[in-house]
Amino acid sequence: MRIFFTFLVLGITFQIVSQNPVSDAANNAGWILNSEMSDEFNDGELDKSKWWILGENNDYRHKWKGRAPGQYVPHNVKVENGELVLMSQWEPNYNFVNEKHNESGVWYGGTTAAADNSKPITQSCIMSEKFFKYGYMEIRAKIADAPVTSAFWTTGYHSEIDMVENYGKRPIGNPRNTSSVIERKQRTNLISWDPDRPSNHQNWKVENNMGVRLAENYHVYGFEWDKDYIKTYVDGVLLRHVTRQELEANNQWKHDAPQELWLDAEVFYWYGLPSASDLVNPAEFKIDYVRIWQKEINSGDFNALGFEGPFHFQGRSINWWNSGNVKWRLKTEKPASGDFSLRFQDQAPFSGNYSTFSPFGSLNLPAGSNSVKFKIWMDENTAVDQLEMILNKPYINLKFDLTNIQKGQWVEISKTFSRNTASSSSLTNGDRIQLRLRSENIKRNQVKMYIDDIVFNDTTASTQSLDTIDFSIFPNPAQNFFKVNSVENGKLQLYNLSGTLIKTIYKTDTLLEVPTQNLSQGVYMVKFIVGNKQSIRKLVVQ
Ligand SMILES: [Ca+2]
Ligand SMILES: [Ca+2]
Repeated sequence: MRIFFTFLVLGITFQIVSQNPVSDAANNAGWILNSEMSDEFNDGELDKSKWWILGENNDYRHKWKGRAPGQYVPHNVKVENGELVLMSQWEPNYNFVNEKHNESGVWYGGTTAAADNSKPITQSCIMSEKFFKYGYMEIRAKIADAPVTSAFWTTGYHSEIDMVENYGKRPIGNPRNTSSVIERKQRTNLISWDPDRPSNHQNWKVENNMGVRLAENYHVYGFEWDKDYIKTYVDGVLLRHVTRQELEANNQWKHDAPQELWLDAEVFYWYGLPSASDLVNPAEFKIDYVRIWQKEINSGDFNALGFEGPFHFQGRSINWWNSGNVKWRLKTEKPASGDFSLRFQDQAPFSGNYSTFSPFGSLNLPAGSNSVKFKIWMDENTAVDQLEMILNKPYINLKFDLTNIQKGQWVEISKTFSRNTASSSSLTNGDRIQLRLRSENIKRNQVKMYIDDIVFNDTTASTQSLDTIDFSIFPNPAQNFFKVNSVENGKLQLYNLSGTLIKTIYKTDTLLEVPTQNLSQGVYMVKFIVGNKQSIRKLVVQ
């Protein structure tokens, strides 16, 4: 009885410790742990459903390879003794990638002069597979006691949050004559990558002298990213509190898009690069845990057709893309739904074409007839008479006449089209959406318009009028499988909520069982087609 009681008390104690932020031990704020993004690193190996290692299988997913001469390499990532360990090493025999870092002009493993392996520094980085928006992020970690950074940071659309970016130790001999304070500093940066930022833009960069060498011990680093403010903590003590208003006054708030997590080690050559003797033993950034709490869990996939990106697609975090001088931007100013819409805003002179692109392979439409609709909002002072939506493979250019669009309000426009083949799924040149505005179609000297909610092959609108087949789906929500019951047989099509066809199944018996292992969690529309009749049901996969 007594043993049981002790166990129970320990159990409760453990729960309180593990479930609440160190900065809010009583959880007065009502934080909910986002278990899909949090990790205790207690399982002996890295959980690949949560994290990916930059450079594993030579794949950097078009992110970056580290701050040259340091290069992220997968063998420097390990999980042991309940910790994630990110190493930096001196490895003269490592075959560095033959590239220059485009910002500094430094070769990986070398110098600005050559890829000569004279600075053979290998480092490490992991990133989260998922995104989230707003919350409290906490790590318990011991930063590397070496001339490298130990960092916990995030990136999202045009934005970066460096919650922890601490430098462990000055190099032997201190070649850059750096003050010892650097080893005691807790640094936080809010970075804007907005291509429209002015050339004199200053990012929010703050440092606190913590009075102790941070590499000597474990500390708990906390960071609260709220829609209205930012707070930073070390060991549960509030260090900084800055409001969105204060940041917006200096154009420093760019942090409303979902973010993904980074944990890494880099070299900062401006503090002096490590030499072989600095890295006789591997430098180790040790992370006991990463915990992400939110007021409302939102770590799911984001809808590219509603411009709520970045979104997770084929193992990549990707967004709509355009060159920085082409003024298509995701903005929170005027969403038709969600938080974001796509804005085009620019002034004369106009020349050439202005295009933005969804990723290759992101469009998956069947052969034959299809439909598309989207919402558009055009400013009173804008006169654009045509917008093109080009679908890449197979190629078709859908021209939308905008001459009679009502201005100053959201308007829905639509088109039906037909293509001979289904979408190509190639990730290098497959089907995608290009929105193109030609300067010859711009009739005034300024343009401001928004687009949101692109929907292909809308199945929801026709639910009532076409609901003519008696069928049922159960269990719903479904976990490992769902069953479809109907005396009629025919074709079942699963669409996601953006109208993309995900799967086609032929039903030949009264009761059909469909496994869900290849379906991601979420809401689907199931269309059942028998001859010229069809019905639609909503299905939730958990
Ligand atoms: Ca741990
Ligand atoms: Ca939206």
